[in-house]
Amino acid sequence: MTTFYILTLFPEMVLDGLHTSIIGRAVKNEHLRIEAVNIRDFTTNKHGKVDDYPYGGGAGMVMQAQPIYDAYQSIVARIEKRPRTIYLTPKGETFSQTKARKLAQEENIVFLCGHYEGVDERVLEEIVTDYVSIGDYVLTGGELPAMVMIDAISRMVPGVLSNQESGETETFHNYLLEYPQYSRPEEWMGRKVPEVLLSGHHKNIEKWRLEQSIRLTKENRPDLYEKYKEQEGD
Ligand code: 6GU
Repeated sequence: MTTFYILTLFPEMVLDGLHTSIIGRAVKNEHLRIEAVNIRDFTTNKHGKVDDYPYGGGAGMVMQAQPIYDAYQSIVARIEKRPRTIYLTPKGETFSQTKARKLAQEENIVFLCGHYEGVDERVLEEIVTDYVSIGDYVLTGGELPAMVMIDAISRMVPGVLSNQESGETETFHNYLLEYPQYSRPEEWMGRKVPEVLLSGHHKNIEKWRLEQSIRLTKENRPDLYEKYKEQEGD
C-alpha cells in the first residue's frame, strides 16, 4: 500500500479533491492512504504564525523552517526510513509519466506544499529529496501540483485501476497521443461515427487508430512525434 503525506496549510483542499472518483475509491479499498498534515498545528507561537519577512528585503513573506520541520518529523517518527520528500516548485524538474511510474513503487511519499514567496531554504536542504514542477506556469501554491502528482502516481499503483481502466493508457505509450473515441448514437448533430469503427474489421480498426494517433501527435505535439519516429527507427 502506498501512503501519501501532504504537508500543507490547506488540508481540506487536498483531502476534498482526492476523495472523489477513482482515487477516492482506491482509498476506500485500501490501495492508497492519503494523509494531510496541517503545518499550522506545529507552530510554537500563540498566533499560529507560519511566515515572516525575508532577510535581505523584498516582496512577500517566507514560510519559516521550524513548523515545517516539526510537521515533517511527526510523519518520519511513524515510518522506518527517511521517505521520498517532494517539494512542489516551478523551479523543480518537470513531472512526467515516467516519474509517476517510478514514484508508484515507493511505500511512503511526503509532499511539501509551499505558499507565499517561498520556504526558508534551510528546511528544504534538511528534508527535501526531489524538487518537482508540473509545468512552465506559476501557481499560488503547491496544493494543486501535489494533487496532480498524487492522481498520476496513484493510477500506476497496482489495484487502483480495474482491468477495464488500463494504467498503461494509449496516450504517452510509445510517444503517441490517444486516438479519438466514439459511443452511441451512430449519428449525433449530423456527425457520424467513422465507418471503419462500425465494420467489425479489427485489423482495419487498428490501422485507423494508429493513423489517427500519428496525425494528432504530429499536429499537437511535434516534440513527442520526433521521439516516436526515433523509437520506430527512422
Ligand atoms: Cl510545483 N508550484 C507552483 N507554485 N507553481 C507551479 C508548480 C509548482 N508547477 C508549475 N507551476
